[in-house]
Amino acid sequence: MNRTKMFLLAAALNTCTALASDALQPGLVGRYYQMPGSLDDFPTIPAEQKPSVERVDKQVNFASTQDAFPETKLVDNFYVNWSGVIRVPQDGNYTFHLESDDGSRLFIDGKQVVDNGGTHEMTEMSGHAELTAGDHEIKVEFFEAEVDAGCILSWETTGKKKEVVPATVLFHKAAGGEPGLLAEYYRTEEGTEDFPDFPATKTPDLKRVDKTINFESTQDNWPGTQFKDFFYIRWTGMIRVPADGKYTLFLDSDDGSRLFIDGKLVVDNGGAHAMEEVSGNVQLSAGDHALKVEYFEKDIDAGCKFSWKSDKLEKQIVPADVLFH
Ligand SMILES: [Ca+2]
Ligand SMILES: [Ca+2]
Ligand SMILES: [Ca+2]
Ligand SMILES: [Ca+2]
Repeated sequence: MNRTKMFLLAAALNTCTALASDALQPGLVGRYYQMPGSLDDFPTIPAEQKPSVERVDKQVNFASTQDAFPETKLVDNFYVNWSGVIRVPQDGNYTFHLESDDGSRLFIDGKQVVDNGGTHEMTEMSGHAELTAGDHEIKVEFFEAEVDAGCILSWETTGKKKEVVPATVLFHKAAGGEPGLLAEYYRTEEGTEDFPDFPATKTPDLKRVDKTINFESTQDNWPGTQFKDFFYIRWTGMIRVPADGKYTLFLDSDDGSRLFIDGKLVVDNGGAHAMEEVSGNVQLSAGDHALKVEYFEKDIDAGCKFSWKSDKLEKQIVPADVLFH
């Protein structure tokens, strides 16, 4: 394949990516709120109040527990709002069930379908909805007063027995941008052993989207490129933080790398060196934050890996589903 054809193919793939990301992403958006006082009904959340946790839940399928609600620190007096789209496979009369401790309720296309309000033990209530095949807006609200907490959304219809509403039919609109980080690659002058000081207007030698920053050290070309020695990469975009908290961010690189969040330097792993990991700590609120990672390769081996951990996350490569541009 010649260069022009390669370029056209790359352009076509980029277009596909853009179209696909306008489509829906799997899972419902779950917004979790710790309430200040004791809770015995659905609260009214002021529009400006930020959730304690905002994340994507593949299903609403939380068995009753007296511990913290799964992967949160929320134990008592909290409220959850799940929203998104439910993809109905065929026209029909659907029965929805909400089993919860304490109260819960379900809305489809803005209309209440199940009312399971009030404070109570794990109790199931049901409701019916005549639905056409295709996508419908869905919202589930849930609140926990104290002691046990759980919430499970199921459905059934003619020819389909009762089941937890599966992950394959639940979606949400991506809130911010296209998946992956914008990656701009530049050749640097032979002998360069620091971050180059390019003007912001300088056109990169290669521009693409990298889903993650997870490049093992190699003496060959940088994956998917013809860059081997003396180059520089700038990744920019957003990192979607799942919950308020203290995060440790790691850059493991050969040669130098550094990382900025909301314009502030958090990890400084500069200088010419072999594969070496440096970390930095930062307090982050749930939601999107501006991210910039810079990297340069002098010569011989080249690699760069971006990981994170928090009190709720094992150390891991920062996953593709929290990186956008
Ligand atoms: Ca509880
Ligand atoms: Ca309870
Ligand atoms: Ca090299
Ligand atoms: Ca090197």
